[in-house]
Amino acid sequence: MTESVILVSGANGEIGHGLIQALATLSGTPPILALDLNELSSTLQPLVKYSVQGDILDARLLARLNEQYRFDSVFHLAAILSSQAERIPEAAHRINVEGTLNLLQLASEQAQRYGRNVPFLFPSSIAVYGIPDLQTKRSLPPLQEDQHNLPGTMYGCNKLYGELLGRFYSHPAVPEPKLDFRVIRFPGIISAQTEPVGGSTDYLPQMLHAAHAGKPYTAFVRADTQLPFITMPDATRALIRLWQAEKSLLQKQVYNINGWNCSAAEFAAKVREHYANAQIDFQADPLRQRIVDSWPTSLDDRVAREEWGWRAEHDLDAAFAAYFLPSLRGASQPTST
Ligand code: AKB
Repeated sequence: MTESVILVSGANGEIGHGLIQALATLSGTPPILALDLNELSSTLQPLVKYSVQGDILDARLLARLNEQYRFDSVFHLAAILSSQAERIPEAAHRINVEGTLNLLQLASEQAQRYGRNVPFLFPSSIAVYGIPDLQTKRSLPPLQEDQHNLPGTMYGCNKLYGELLGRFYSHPAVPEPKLDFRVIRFPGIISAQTEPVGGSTDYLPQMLHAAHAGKPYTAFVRADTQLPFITMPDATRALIRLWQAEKSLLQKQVYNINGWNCSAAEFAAKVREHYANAQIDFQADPLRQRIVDSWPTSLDDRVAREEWGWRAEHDLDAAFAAYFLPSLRGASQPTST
């Protein structure tokens, strides 16, 4: 019989690391099939049953996976992040939109083939918001899901359209079995295990990891830049909780979550409390500053709280005390993803 697996695309990325480690602690879940362009990291290899190196744009590869496996659920994490997407917009569109379409189609075919709705988890982003200027950004309350959905970046457009594509494949008018499409809009995520590459929220995790490594760090944004952030354990808890939520509890498909909000200077001060010799300065990169200035200071996550009991465990203080410091001080060097 065809084996049932959880497909994780973009498994080598930061969320992939956090999610696979978290899924591996659950009992009674199907084994993981990790899909990534690169060879799966040695940290993750013991945690997955199957590891496939390949491209989500490769139709032949996806057809083979469709024949060989039965997808219990799909976590589609593969993406080109915002700063990199701005530099190579057409390539980003191919991965972020065509790649997403391919996986949505694959999961829909699986739903038909095996006669069962297939949960499809899609990490979206604060990038789907587009705030016209800094003055407006500073005046706004935490944004709800349907406010300011006019992104100005390729990545933001890709993520917003990915949400719409998922809606299309899971629309009430589409007969079952079909996709059970669920989305979390993530703030910037900070992992103590891995370092991000290519995102516009990278300045806080990079600042933390540089301080821990005893290296100087120049942030690529102004010191007063404010965004929402969350820890990786909270991010993966949210994904798993939404995945496991009873369908009858969910009125929506797209949910904001929020951890804490702070400026780059506030985070730097916190880093210095724990790493007294940390050398941090700020030199705004115009492209990346423009991107983060168009993103909200804070997200309103009331709907996620009410419908599926979401609640971040870490605010800024708890993030340092209960996660960053214990993890960093108990570990070796972070992995770049
Ligand atoms: C990025 O900076 O591109 C990502 C995101 C906000 O989705 N971290």
